[in-house]
This record gives sequence, C-alpha cells and structure tokens, in this order.
Amino acid sequence: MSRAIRKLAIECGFQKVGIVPAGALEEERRRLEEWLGLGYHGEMRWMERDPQMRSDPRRLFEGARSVVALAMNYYTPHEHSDDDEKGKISRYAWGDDYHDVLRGRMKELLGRIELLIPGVRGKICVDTSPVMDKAWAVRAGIGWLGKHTNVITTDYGSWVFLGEILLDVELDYDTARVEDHCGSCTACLDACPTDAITEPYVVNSNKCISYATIELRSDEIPDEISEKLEGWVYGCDICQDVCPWNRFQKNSDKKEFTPRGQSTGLDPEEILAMDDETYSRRFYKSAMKRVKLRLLKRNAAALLRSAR
Ligand code: B12
Ligand code: SF4
Ligand code: SF4
Repeated sequence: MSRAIRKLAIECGFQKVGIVPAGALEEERRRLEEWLGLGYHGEMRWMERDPQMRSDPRRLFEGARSVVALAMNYYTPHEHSDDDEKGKISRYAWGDDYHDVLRGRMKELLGRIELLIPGVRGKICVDTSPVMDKAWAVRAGIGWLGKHTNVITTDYGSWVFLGEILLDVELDYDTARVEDHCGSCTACLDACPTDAITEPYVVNSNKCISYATIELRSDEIPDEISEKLEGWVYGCDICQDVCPWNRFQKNSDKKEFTPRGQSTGLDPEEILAMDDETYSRRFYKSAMKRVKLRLLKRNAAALLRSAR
C-alpha cells in the first residue's frame, strides 16, 4: 500500500513523499512552546492556540494513524527584479496561490488513495492547518531543517512547499531521515539583514522581513525593519537565496508557479495609486491576496521611505 501511495503521490505532481506514523511530536512541541514563550510569534496569535493539537495530528483528526508528508517544488528559472524602482516579491508568491495548487493535487491524491483502500478516511493539511508541516517533512525523510528553519531537500533545495494527508489506516513506514547538511555554514545567519535568525534553527518573527510584510497587521512597519528592507515589498528570500543547497534547484513542472505577467517585482508608486478593483484583478487567486491592499500600500510606502 505504501509503495502504491508513494507512486500515486508522484503521479499527482509531488516531488517528495514520505509516510510515517501519526503521533505526538514531543521535542518539537517543547521547542514550539519555548518559541511562543519568547514571543517569537509576534502578533500571530493563532500560533498560540493549542500547541498540543499543533504537535499531534490525532487531536486534529480523530483516528489519524498515518501521515503522508508531501513536498512540491516551486522553483522557476526567473530572477528577482533588479530594477531599483521595483519592490521584490518572494519567490513563493510569484504565481498562483500555492494553497490552492497543493490542495487541488492533494484532493486528487486522496481520491486515488480512497480507490486503493476502500473505506479509508483522510484529511488534507497545508500551511493553514494547525499542523507542524516542517517537522513532519523532517520525520518523513523529505529533508532536514536548515539553520534558517526552512526544510531543505538534497535535490530541490528549500524551494518546496509542504503539506500532509492524514489517514486513518496503518501503513508501512519510512524510517530513514535526511541528515543535517548545514555543517559549519552560517551563510543564512550572516546574510539576514535584520538578524532575525537569532541562533541556528531559531527565527524571531518580530525581526523577520517576511513576517513584517505579510503577517504583521499594524499600520506601520517598525523602523528597525523598514530601514533594512533591502528592496523587499512582499516576503523575503535572502536566507534561501544565499544557501549553497539552493544551487541544486530544479525547474518546477507546474506552470501555475510561473510569475504572473512574468513580473517578479512591483512598482511601489503603482501600488500606492492602486484601487480595490485593480488590486482584486491583479492578485486574483494569488498568494499575495494574503495581505489586503491597505497592507500592501503600507509596505510600498515603507520601501519608498527606506530608499530615500
Ligand atoms: C509561522 C510561519 C512563519 C513565520 C515563522 C517562521 C518560522 N521559522 O517558523 C514567518 C511569518 C516568519 C514565516 C516566514 C516564512 N515562511 Co512560513 N510558515 C509558518 C507556519 C504557518 C508555521 C511554522 C511554525 O510552526 N513555526 C513555529 C516554530 C517553533 O517552528 P520552527 O522555527 O520550525 O521551530 C523549529 C526549529 O526552530 C527547531 N529548533 C529550535 N531550536 C533548535 C535547535 C536545534 C539544534 C535544532 C536541530 C532544531 C531546533 O525546533 C522547532 C520545532 O521543530 C508554516 C506552515 C505550517 N503549518 O507549519 C509556514 C512555513 C514554514 N513557511 C514557509 C515559507 C515558504 C516561508 C518563507 C520562506 C516565505 C517567504 N519567502 O517570505 C519565510 C521564511 C522565513 C524563515 N527563515 O523561516 C514554508 C516553508 C517550506 C520549507 N521548505 O520549509 C511553510 C512550511 C509553509 C508550507 N506549507 O510550505 N513563516
Ligand atoms: S526571510 Fe529574510 S528577514 Fe526573515 S530570516 Fe530570512 S533573511 Fe532574515
Ligand atoms: S545557508 Fe548554510 S547554514 Fe543556512 S540553511 Fe543553508 S546550508 Fe544551512
């Protein structure tokens, strides 16, 4: 069964798959609670909700016995905009919203698993579910947690989205893990302009450009960050761009991840002048819809200030 599921996952468009028993992630819960205790989640209050559930999928989906961990490559051979007049968009948000892309493929996969195992029940989780996507990917042998805290695969680098299908049946499990290949490298820690990677394997969201430009809801971006935006208007890829393992990237076969209008940047002046209707049209089904126009304008204004 496990072999058949792995094959189906690849057929459904995933590059990596691993199957492990559903259970409590004890060590990861301890680290999550420590992280929350330090306030490193900033205003992401939803992260505080029930760490017990976040670290144990059986609390989210009663009867969960197995976790099918999945990864999808989103690298496309485009570069970040080097136009000084434009704000850079992080790679993950160039094309269609990855939540929709992954969910569609996972639904297809679950449908095929249901044909394979009659009566099986499953739950699809990607990003927004209270599940620790990275921890499951590591457990399932998809990759290791880099010092920048993203999961790195040996063959696609860290340009992969993660998700899981929880199943209520027992299967044969993967036991091999990928060893940590960071070694003595500190490129991501050295390159982070805001020192958000406070120590290897720990990110303080309050200092992270990605958090400030996507998750933070306040009217202003704090000065400590807006002074060091380094041209980013939505998200930040610096710690991944400098990672030597991202030299092993491969082009994604999903046209959905191709930059919209071939554009990897946004003109901040254009954003400031944008009306709701243009915003809705331009970002229809894009991951960038995660920030409302008000926040995108806030980011654009901060970027213009930092450029002065
Ligand atoms: C909250 C969140 C954020 C926050 C916090 C980031 C973070 N480091 O967790 C913010 C807003 C900053 C963020 C930013 C980004 N995110 Co985000 N985010 C999440 C989310 C929703 C939860 C992650 C989480 O649980 N964090 C809580 C802390 C406790 O987890 P952690 O840092 O992983 O902590 C572990 C380690 O620190 C470790 N640890 C601690 N100390 C030590 C010491 C040692 C020695 C060791 C070995 C380990 C260790 O233990 C902890 C538990 O395992 C996940 C989706 C999900 N449902 O899981 C996506 C997710 C992690 N994000 C993702 C992406 C793509 C990004 C960005 C790259 C987007 C961008 N380009 O702007 C950036 C990357 C910034 C960065 N360097 O992390 C992807 C990552 C894919 C991958 N290959 O790993 C995910 C998995 C979404 C997805 N489903 O694909 N994100
Ligand atoms: S995403 Fe940018 S700001 Fe956040 S940890 Fe990485 S380099 Fe630092
Ligand atoms: S840049 Fe170096 S230390 Fe950071 S994640 Fe990549 S290999 Fe690990």
